[in-house]
Amino acid sequence: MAPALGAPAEVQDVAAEPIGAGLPASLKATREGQVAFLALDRAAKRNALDDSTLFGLEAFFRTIPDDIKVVILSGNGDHFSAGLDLGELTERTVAEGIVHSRSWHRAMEAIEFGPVPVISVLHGAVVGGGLELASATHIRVAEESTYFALPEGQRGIYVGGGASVRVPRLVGMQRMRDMMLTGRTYGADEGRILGFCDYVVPAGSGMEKARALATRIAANAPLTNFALVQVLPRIVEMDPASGYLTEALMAAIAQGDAEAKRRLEDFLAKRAPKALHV
Ligand code: 1HE
Repeated sequence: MAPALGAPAEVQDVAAEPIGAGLPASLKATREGQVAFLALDRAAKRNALDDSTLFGLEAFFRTIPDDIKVVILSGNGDHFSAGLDLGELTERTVAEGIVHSRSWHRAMEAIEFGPVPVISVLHGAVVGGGLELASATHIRVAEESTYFALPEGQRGIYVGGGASVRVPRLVGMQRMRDMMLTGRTYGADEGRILGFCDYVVPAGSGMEKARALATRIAANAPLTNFALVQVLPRIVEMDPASGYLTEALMAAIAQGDAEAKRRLEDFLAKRAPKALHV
């Protein structure tokens, strides 16, 4: 069944239940009400992303239950992710390398252009493919231990999971080039100023922050969230004239929806919260 885009969100306070039957052992998925939690669970290998984890990520994001409004992605252990599983790299031919990189692209696109906003909770190493994965999410919450790096240059390889496109959009091409040429890394605070992450929180409190953000996101009108995940990033890539036209179409679609009309009536009747600074 197609997701009910017009349905108002209800944020429920309910117990966790497992979801994602058939995922590999390196991924753990649960849901609490309208929020799904997906954790990388390969701490012994620093959540290095092997093929089975990558395919599991893609399968999870392609089969999110219709009533889920937000996904929170995290990593168990001391690091979010050490990137590509380097143990799987050595045997590939050039042709196999292209196919493999394209399989990363598919998985990352399933996240970035999936049905719902995805919040990543970062800590420790967010490096190489780990940064590519974080870059495909829509909001990044970094605990103070987080650091960002692209060690592909040191390994004698090149990024293959979409970093060439997504990382410059976050921090600029020159910063990415410097990171890969010199091995430069960035911590959480600097990373927030530069655009690697959106929030910095103390150690151990990333999940609490992500839950609070998820509650707010889940309470938005579904068409607003749809526009922010599916439409805004496309508009940014358009020529301005096409972008303005697409914006006008999306604006009219959103405001014509019953959910928007209800919220606007609530505001005019002084029943809605004000846009105060919080
Ligand atoms: C791994 C990987 C991995 C750890 N692939 N096995 N990514 C990198 O170049 C980063 C490589 N990893 C590291 O630099 C370090 O592991 C960390 C700084 C992340 C963490 O250090 P530490 O001291 O906590 O752990 P460790 O002792 O280095 O690693 C623990 C185990 O995880 C060890 O295995 P063990 O069997 O000897 O216990 C490591 O070999 C293993 N491990 N990272 C495979 N990445 C789509 S293109 C993307 C291209 C890239 O992502 S390239 C960047 C790869």
